[in-house]
Amino acid sequence: MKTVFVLNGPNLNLLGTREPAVYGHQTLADVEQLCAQACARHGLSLRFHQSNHEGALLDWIHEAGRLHAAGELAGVVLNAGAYTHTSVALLDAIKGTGIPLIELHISNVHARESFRHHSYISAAAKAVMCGFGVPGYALAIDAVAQW
Ligand code: CA2
Repeated sequence: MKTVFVLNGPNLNLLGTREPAVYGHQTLADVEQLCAQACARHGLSLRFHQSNHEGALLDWIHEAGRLHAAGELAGVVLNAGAYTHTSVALLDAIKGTGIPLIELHISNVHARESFRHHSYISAAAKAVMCGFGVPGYALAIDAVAQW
């Protein structure tokens, strides 16, 4: 059984508590449940994580890279939060590991402030999704299952 990593960056632990107009009412625990259901449908194993620390996200990407090298990774879904717009380190990690990765955003970042229009990650991502809300996580896993 192959593994999907779903990684969430800074402040996504606050989902469902503030800014419902932008991010909806569902919590991160709801997102994890949605991902678990999607993985179960596809016979995939789920690793679901959130951290407010860039280094923790890097460590999980490196771990996914080791699974990829062993032929045991289905793919990675990464919502890097605000690190999307700042982190060359995440770009380097994705490039360096060669992992198949979907960059995901709950909101449509292109309809928001201009500083959210640029992503360091997109250049190394296999696909980019934004604006589907929380259901986007399940759509991303559906896509990974077809790779
Ligand atoms: O739309 C997305 O998923 C984002 O990755 C979310 C990030 C933002 O910096 C990106 O530009 C787009 C922010 C995550 C913060 O999430 C919160 C959720 C509820 C309340 C406060 C923050």
